[in-house]
Amino acid sequence: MGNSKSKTYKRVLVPFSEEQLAGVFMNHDRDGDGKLTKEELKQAFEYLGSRFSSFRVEEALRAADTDGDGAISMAEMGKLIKRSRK
Ligand SMILES: [Ca+2]
Ligand SMILES: [Ca+2]
Repeated sequence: MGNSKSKTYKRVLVPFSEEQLAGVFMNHDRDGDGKLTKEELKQAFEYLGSRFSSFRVEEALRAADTDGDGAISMAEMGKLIKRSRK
């Protein structure tokens, strides 16, 4: 077997589309209230993996929680996703 590793470069800038990211966040909304608490957000980040590891949950929460209720709604999440895709 010849090892053809000519096209092994990967484009892993954004492995998830915004829709997929939104889906991931929704999947981690354990109590189904349409918002992610810090704990739910943390698990969503862990699921997403290394791409978000430099993105601290506390920071993300503070940055995205514009109405200050301590949880990330879908609208706030949309902004967070856009931030993460810069
Ligand atoms: Ca929730
Ligand atoms: Ca909020």
